[in-house]
Amino acid sequence: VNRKDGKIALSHIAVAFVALFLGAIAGLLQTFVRSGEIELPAGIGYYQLLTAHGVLLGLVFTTFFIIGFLYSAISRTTGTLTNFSNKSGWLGFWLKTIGTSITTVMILLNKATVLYTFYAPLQASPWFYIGLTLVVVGSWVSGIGMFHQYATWKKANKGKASPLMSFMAVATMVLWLIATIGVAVTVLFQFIPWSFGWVDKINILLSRTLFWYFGHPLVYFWLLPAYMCWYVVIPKIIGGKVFSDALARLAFVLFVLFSIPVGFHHQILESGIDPVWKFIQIVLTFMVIIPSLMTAFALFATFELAGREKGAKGLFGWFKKLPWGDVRFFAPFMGMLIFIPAGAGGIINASNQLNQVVHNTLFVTGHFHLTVATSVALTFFGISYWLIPHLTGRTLTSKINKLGIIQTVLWCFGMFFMSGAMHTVGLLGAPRRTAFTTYGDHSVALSWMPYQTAMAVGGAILFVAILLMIYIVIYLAFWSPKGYEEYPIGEVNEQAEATPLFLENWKLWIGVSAILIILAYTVPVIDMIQNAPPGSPGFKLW
Ligand code: HAS
Repeated sequence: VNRKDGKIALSHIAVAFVALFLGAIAGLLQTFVRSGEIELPAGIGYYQLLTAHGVLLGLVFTTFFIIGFLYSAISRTTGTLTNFSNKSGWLGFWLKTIGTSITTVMILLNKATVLYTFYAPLQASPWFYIGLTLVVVGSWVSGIGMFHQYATWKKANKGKASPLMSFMAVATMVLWLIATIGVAVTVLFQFIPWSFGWVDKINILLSRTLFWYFGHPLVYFWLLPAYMCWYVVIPKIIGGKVFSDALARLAFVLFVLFSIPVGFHHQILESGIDPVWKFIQIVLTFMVIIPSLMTAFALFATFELAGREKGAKGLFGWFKKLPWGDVRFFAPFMGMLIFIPAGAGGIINASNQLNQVVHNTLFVTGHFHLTVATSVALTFFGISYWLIPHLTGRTLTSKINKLGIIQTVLWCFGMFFMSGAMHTVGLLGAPRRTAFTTYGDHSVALSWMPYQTAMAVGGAILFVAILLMIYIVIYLAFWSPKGYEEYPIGEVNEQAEATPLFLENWKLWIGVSAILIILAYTVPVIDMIQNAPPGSPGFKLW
């Protein structure tokens, strides 16, 4: 990656890891509060910590890391950024950073204790919503920069398929742009006027629906950059080839189509939405599982083909040929492995009857600590081991490689205890998002306590793992020996089918996506507006 472009990527990654550190402190403290081990000093509240944890890790760490990584991928595969794309990269960065700072300060001042989902009628200071708006607008500006770079490449290379990485980066940003329309509408037209007191009521059901219109594709915005690594980077690291360029592109297109009109699967238990519309969106939810199954297939095929090239025999001989000692492979691989139970948990959540059991329990918290906080986070760490030294002109040393393997193992151990306990105690009925309580020493609530202690133990191990990761990041950025670290990009297997060019027909895909969204949302949204319940004055926090 060109040095000038690399600075955009590096700045994003730096903010991401600062957010990871702060968010982790909040996470550690909250598991201790939840299990009754400590009481917070100085009037700090459990829900305040939970908001900081969710916003800093779920929104800030991910968004900054992703946009930094995507910028590096676009620059690496389509050449030095155009002036316009470079400027957009910086403008987007500053808008997001200013927005994040405002939002974080509001949370720390206890003026925005509304959790990362900021459901009405919980009401934060208007500045919290203004900060969020700046983050979203900043991400749009970054996205436009990437689209410009991609369009410039396409113009200069008429009739050719774009480099796979740049296609994937564009698909991820297209998904993000369509998804963030929902959160932008609710924040601009509902939350900001309501929190300033210009209107005294808010349509709660509509605001939650607009949030989940955004909230579900948000999880695929987290996942797709990890898939970029799994599809394109991992084949190179294991000495293999990308199984099929066309299959990878098709998987990304399916995410653009099916990840948005599915928000109701977070609202299955919400009254006020006709079950027919919930049913339709659940069917679409099962459609969005398909590209992940395709990904699993492609990964197994990649591993097997690479292993056989190296002389592996038998059904599972390829397993031994994988580079287990290379953290650039090992960390994302553990992410993939854990994505199997994590995805199964998602399918449980999405099943109507099972959702009645798990909704709003710690089972859901367990699910997303496996998906985003393990599959995605470990892959982002896996990327950092080569991306940071690549951008700073340094190398990944064998000492850091070993530390990285320890970091990954610690993470998996910590998550085994924490997420395992969350899944189990969730099935026993323990609610999510509740500060320490024994419900008047009720026997059922008391039976949850050992699991909550296991969560705290897991949380403590994870905190140590995060400290180790922060050390590794600082080392790679400032202390590692100078040199050249490869930006691994796999070549496509020569036996794969040629990529059909219609896969890059964005007008078609955005059009189909719009039709699906209109089908899934128009009638229920009109219903919500026409039959709006009286609304609520909200619970002010300041
Ligand atoms: Fe989810 C709730 C359904 C995937 C994140 N999810 C959440 C929340 C978050 C989240 C943050 O239907 C909580 C939101 C909140 O605060 O309330 N989720 C799904 C489904 C999938 C899914 C169907 N979720 C994700 C991903 C996330 C994520 C990905 C983050 C990155 N989720 C739900 C539902 C809820 C929900 C309901 C609401 C629950 C409620 O009631 O509140 C699917 O996309 C999952 C498909 C995945 C697979 C796995 C494929 C496996 C692969 C790995 C292959 C491994 C290899 C290596 C090759 C089918 C690709 C193995 C090698 C060997 C040698 C063995």
